[in-house]
Amino acid sequence: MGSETGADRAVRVERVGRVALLEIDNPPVNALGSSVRAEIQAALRALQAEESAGVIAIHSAGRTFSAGADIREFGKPPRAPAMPDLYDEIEASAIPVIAVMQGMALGGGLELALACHARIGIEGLKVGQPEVLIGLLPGAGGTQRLPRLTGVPAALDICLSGRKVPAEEALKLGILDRLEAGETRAVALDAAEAVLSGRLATRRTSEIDLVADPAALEAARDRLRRTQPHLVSPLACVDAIEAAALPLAEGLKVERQRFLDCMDTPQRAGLIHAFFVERAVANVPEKSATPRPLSALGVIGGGTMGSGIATAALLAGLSVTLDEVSDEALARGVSTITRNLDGAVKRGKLAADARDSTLARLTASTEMADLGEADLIIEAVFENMEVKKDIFTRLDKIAKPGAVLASNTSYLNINEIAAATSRPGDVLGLHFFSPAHVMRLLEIVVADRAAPEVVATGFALARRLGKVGVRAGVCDGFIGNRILSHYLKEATYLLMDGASPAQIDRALEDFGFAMGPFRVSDLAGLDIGWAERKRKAPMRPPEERYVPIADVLCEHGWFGRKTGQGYYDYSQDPAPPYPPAMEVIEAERAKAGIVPRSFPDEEIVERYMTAMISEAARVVEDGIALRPADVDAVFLFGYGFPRFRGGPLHYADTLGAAEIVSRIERYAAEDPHYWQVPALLRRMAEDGGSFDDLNRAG
Ligand code: 3H9
Repeated sequence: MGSETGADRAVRVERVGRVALLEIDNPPVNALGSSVRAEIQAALRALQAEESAGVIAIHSAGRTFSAGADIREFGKPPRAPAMPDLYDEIEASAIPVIAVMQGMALGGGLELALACHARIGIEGLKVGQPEVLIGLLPGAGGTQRLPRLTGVPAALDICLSGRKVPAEEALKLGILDRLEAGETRAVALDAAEAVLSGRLATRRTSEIDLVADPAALEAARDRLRRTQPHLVSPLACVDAIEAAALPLAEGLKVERQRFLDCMDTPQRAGLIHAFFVERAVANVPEKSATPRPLSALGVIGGGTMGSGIATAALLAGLSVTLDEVSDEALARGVSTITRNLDGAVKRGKLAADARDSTLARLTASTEMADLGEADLIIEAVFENMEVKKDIFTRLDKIAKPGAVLASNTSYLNINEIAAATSRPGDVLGLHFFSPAHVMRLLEIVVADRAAPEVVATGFALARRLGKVGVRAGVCDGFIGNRILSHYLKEATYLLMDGASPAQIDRALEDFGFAMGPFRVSDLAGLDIGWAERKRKAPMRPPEERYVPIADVLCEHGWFGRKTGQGYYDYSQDPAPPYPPAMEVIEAERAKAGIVPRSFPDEEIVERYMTAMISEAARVVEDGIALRPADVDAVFLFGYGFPRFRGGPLHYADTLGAAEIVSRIERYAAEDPHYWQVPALLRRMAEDGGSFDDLNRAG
């Protein structure tokens, strides 16, 4: 048995003869913050000094080798030892150092291993350089050492995709020297002894010659300029990988400079905000309630939404009973699900040989009574309160006690739906986004009387489906669609006053949105918004400005993509503006006596974003969203908001509340009803507060 020191530290050294086992133990993910780095350095130096160790094996406690640098330390003053310096010291060590990895070795975690003299993976390991996903690039030697091991094309792929590379592939690529099964410490001890006995060779990665590949670098640059025109760090990463052709010390300098450049960008801050937001939204008042069991799901309605929800559940391993009113509708639903699963096979989300067994977990029925054994039933029929109430009244009689009854409504009042049952505590809104088996957002709408464990079950379902669950309060449109219906009005005001749909779309796509609002409306179907406006017409205040353009397009039967024409003409690819729709716009302007004016792209973005931020601030103020981060999550995961901008309220913080208030006051001169300063923004502008302060507070 060896001797152990420092049991209460993040780094422990255990001696077994000439082997020194160095264990990192910094839960939850062994992030390599400054104090951990200092401990690793001290331990290595002590071992070097005493000269009795013949090999050092770095391994770690917990499920994961290391998630890399401690992201929470970014933006704070750096503390020694810097990661690149520590790793150079490891590589230079006279005593061979090996890394034994389980779980994940990501970012600076993998770079630590790359600086070691041999790497052993334990089955199930995944390695990766995900820094570009948070606006950075590998900054501790990854761009220099990885291409020496794998060649330039594979290093480009790994660093630019940020993907998690399975151990078998890492072995083939030369990242790993060995892949073993077993418990980490035992594997580490075995491997270290193999080094001592000469059965496992060691070498310095920096001494491997790099095979230059200028064509691969240029191809990567070309692709990035086309596919990720907004992002800074992927191109910087290619520069750093190019520099791997230089001697290591020089290449590392280029890497360091590019890393620091990226660290300074708002994109880095936006992407890291997005990383934390995804996790922060799980912190809800009901988080300690025990979710109810969840294995059999019922879905009512086999349209696009219902089929998408059923597909998501099947892909997650649940069994699903799909209920429809007729055999024809049911057959359509089943065939959509089958198509979705085939698509999942094509996209590599489902193994081809698992497709049939996945589909076998689907039961199709025209008898609602067949949902009697489901743990959770989601209604996904069209948006009509009377129809939904009728379904819930019937479900109340059919569903087993304790079943969660959910509606996928995107606007309607869940309290009213819950009141149609004798068990309002079991009723929840689960608002999926189309296509439901792809989009990651799930709004979990909490009705007044929902039981905490029912809410917790909604979050458990989101996790099970790999979605980001966000808690929303009850109001028209919840978080996302309430904000959307407000800023879409501004898009139509811009249209009426002189901007074209194509200009508005392009300006917002240049800002980073996946698609501009008119292209999205065409995709969703203009009839959807039309029905919604008709529903809300009786509630519309007389002082509200109303733009009838979309209604007129619908009266012509131009519903967008599904009918072939909308704002754009889909008989051509790419779809150009649809001239008759442009004529409608001109005619409506003339009818209203509007002389069209021109808008610079910046003004379009400014007005659109200000409208979005205003309503988002009211949603936070009204308690519909728990925190600003929840609004950001909704837009990042459900509305194609540019991730590198962190979400609407993170973006608002980059502008500052005072700037937003002054914009609103300026626009209010034209339309004081639409442009009103939310009290929360006014307060923040006065006392210098930010949305991030609210995130931190709650
Ligand atoms: C880097 O390494 C730069 C270097 O190249 C150069 C430097 C000079 N730091 O995700 P989970 C927290 S950049 C701090 O829920 P999972 C996370 O917030 C880094 N905290 O678990 C959460 O906290 P809480 C490159 C981190 O099992 C908790 O750990 N590395 C870090 O679903 C559990 O996380 C990356 O980008 C971190 N690095 O997934 C990897 N990572 O409980 C980022 C996690 O308070 N991390 N936390 O909410 C991941 O991708 C996933 O966390 C991982 C585990 C796959 C590891």
